[in-house]
Amino acid sequence: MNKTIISVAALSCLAATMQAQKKAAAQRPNIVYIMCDDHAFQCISAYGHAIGKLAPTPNIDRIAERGMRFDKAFVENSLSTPSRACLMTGLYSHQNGQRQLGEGIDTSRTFFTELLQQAGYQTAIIGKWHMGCDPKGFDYYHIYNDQGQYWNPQYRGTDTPDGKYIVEEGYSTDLSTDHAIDFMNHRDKSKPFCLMLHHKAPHRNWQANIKNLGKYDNVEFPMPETFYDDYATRGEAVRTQKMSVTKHMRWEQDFKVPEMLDMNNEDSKDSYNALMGEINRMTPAQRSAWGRYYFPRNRKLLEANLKGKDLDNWKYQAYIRDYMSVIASVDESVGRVLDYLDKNGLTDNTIIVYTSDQGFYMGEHGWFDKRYMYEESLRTPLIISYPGHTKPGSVCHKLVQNIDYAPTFLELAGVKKPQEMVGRSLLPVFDNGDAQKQWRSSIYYHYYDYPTYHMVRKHDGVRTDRYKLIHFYGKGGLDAVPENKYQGIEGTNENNTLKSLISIGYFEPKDNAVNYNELYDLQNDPHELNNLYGKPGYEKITKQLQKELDAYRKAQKVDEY
Ligand code: SGN
Ligand code: CA
Repeated sequence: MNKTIISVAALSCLAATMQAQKKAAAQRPNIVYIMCDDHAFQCISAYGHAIGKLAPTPNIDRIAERGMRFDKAFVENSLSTPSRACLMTGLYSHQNGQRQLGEGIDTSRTFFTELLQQAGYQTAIIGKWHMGCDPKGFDYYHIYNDQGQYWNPQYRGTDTPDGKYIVEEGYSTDLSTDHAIDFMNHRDKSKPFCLMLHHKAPHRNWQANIKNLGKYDNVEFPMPETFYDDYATRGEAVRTQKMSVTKHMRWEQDFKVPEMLDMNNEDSKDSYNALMGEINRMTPAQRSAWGRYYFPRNRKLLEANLKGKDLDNWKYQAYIRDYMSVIASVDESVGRVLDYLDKNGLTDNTIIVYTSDQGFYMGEHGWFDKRYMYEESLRTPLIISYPGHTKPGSVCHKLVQNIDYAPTFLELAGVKKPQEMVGRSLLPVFDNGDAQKQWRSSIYYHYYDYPTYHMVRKHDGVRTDRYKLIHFYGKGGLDAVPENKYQGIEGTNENNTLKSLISIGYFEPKDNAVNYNELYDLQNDPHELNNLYGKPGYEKITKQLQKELDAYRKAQKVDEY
């Protein structure tokens, strides 16, 4: 054989290998990860809850019809940036550094998207990133400023000059969806892609698109049976929160009744300014459409002069109606993404994940917001369709957690999970659902962000299939400030937030130090009204759960509890 023949043979062999590699790469699934901000599972019709039934989400339900609904999906720390840090690293909060809202993720940790990139994926994130650092491991990003805005939001990214924020005219959910579809249209078709679409919606203060204002005004949403929970069996950490729909939601900012402004009240002025900040962002056309809906509604409210339970119900309806009107746009967004995948022949080779950064209280225990380890905020919606793996219309009851996403996506990409990642790939669960034998029997939870908005005390705990043990701890009120990383440091965002909360009287009266446990039997008491800790007959289960909790603390090197 002469030299030329050998090199031609070698070249064609190399070409065949490359072709095979390309084919294998092409067969790895695309990943479409859609995450909302504060979307309660109660508000997705596929979950069968009363709210979802009255305000259906047909497009999100399409994912459930094709795939698997997870009924025991949890976060590790029910707050935005901590949850996003769990997602990116597959690590618990104390390991990835993002324990509190403004603390900052440890950027020396590997983000799963970096590994996907190395494995040949094209990666993108659009919408709410929220973390202090730049997105790491993304070919394309187009992200909001901090929490983002509903109207005419600011975005910056790989496609904005000098990485500066630019205002885009329109409604944020629609705009982010446009960018997501644009990314898919212009993607590198020789590579699999991972698209993360992170909406601002339905975060406080629930600003609906103009076309959806008043969408549910004729619907009367039933109040949850725990709306008037008196917290009788529990410790004091549950009484000192500021998350009550009737007491702590703000007239101006949350209920959008600027007519309630009281110039002698600092909290009212702050709330009015928050609302005005948003109204001033609107174009004249958006603003007048907004006023055309809210002003007559407010006039009617003020004339009615409601009191007691009638007023409570007005507040509850206003909250849920605005929230669900915001969800209408989210559902439309999901429909647009699914249609795009269908029309472009991508559905069969794409895993689609729909979830939220945490759960949310829709009036349960009288609350809005999240943070607590009680079910509605600990639990997050999770619906996954992965053709050929998730059985259409299936429901999974395994205990899964947001630290599991990174290992799952890495396994899909054929990448070995780094040893440090504590989360577990969900692939065996997709294939076998509840029949999967080798799975965890409990999850660990830890919340750290106190004292701040909503005044939820620090706590950690374990949840098994049936029971939950929670430990509340820490100094009370401003005494807890020195224990936090940035709050006491002049010039930081945490310190500025702290000062503004002090100025509106947020820390009065002062909380006490706490150090106690709660125990719930979720089978007999799904609403968690009956704290069993210390009750006769529960010694054995308490001991078991305490052992489990101690094991997590020790194995995962938790340094604060
Ligand atoms: C803001 C909200 C809080 C909310 C946090 C965290 N206040 O501070 O109600 O709990 O975000 O939300 S607001 O007056 O600014 O709306 S998170 O989803 O980012 O964790
Ligand atoms: Ca959130």
